[in-house]
Amino acid sequence: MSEPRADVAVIMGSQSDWPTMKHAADVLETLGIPHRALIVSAHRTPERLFDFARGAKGAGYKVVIAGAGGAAHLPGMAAALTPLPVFGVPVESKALSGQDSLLSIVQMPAGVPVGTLAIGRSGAVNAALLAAAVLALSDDALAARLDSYRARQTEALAARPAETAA
Ligand code: RP5
Repeated sequence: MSEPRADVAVIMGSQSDWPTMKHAADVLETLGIPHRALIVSAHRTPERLFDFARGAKGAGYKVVIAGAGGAAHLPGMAAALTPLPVFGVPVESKALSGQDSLLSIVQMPAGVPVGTLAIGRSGAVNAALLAAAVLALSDDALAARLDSYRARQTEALAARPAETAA
C-alpha cells in the first residue's frame, strides 16, 4: 500500500536531531500541512540521501526542510540533488553550540541555494512557517490558516510584562 501524499519532507541527519526538528513537524501539523519526517544522513546513509533527494519531486514533495548538526552537509547535498526549495535548520551541537552547523549550512556556493534558518527551535519553527508561506501561494485555504496562526501569535503577546519570581 502506498503512503499518503505529503507536501513537506522534514529530513534530519540523526535521531538526535528529532527533538529540534519535531518543532517543524508540530507547526506543519498545526497548519494542516501533510508532511513526513525521515532520517537521512549525508554521511552515514549517503545512498539513502541520493535516493530521497533525486526522487523527492517525483514523490510529490513541494518543499524540503533539512536539519543537521555539526558537519551539517545534509541540506546542501539535498539542494544539490533536487530542484525543490530546501530550508536548512542548523541543529545545536554539543561541541560548538550549533555554530558549526550554521556555518556548514549557510555558506553555500552561488547557484545551489539553501534557505538557512536560525540555530535550533527558532529555525525549525520558522522553516515550517516558510514552507507554509511557499505552499500558501497556491492554496488559499492554507493562506487563511497561516494568517490565523500569525494573528493568534500577535494576540497572545501581552502589552506589559507580568511579575515573575526572581
Ligand atoms: C549529524 O551529526 C546529525 O545531523 C546530528 O546532528 C549529528 C550527531 O549525530 P549523532 O551522533 O547524535 O547521531 O550528522
